[in-house]
Amino acid sequence: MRTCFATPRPTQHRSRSLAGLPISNDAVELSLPASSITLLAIPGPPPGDINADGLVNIDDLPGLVAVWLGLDADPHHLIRADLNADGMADGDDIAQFVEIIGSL
Ligand SMILES: [Ca+2]
Ligand SMILES: [Ca+2]
Repeated sequence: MRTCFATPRPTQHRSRSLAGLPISNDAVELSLPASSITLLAIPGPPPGDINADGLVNIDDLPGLVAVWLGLDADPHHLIRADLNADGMADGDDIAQFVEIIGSL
C-alpha cells in the first residue's frame, strides 16, 4: 500500500473533501495499492543512432562527430554517442561506430 499526500492550496475552497478525497489536518490522503503503480520504460534510439531514425548507419556520422568534437552538447545525443558505454562521448567511441558500420 502506497500513501500519497497533497496539501490543498490556500485559495482552494476549504471543505471536508477535495475531489472526493477526505481532508485530514489540511492534507488529502490518497491510498493506492502498490500494484496500481505502473512504470513504463520506453526504449529510445539505439546507441549510435544520433539522428533517431531507428538505424545506425553512415547518416549518423556527422551528428556523432559533432558530439565527439564537443560541438553538440544535447544530453540525448551525448548518451547515444557513447558507443562503448564508458560514460563519455569522445574519440574512444569511433572504433565501435566503425565496427557497427562494418557489420552492415
Ligand atoms: Ca540513424
Ligand atoms: Ca564512450
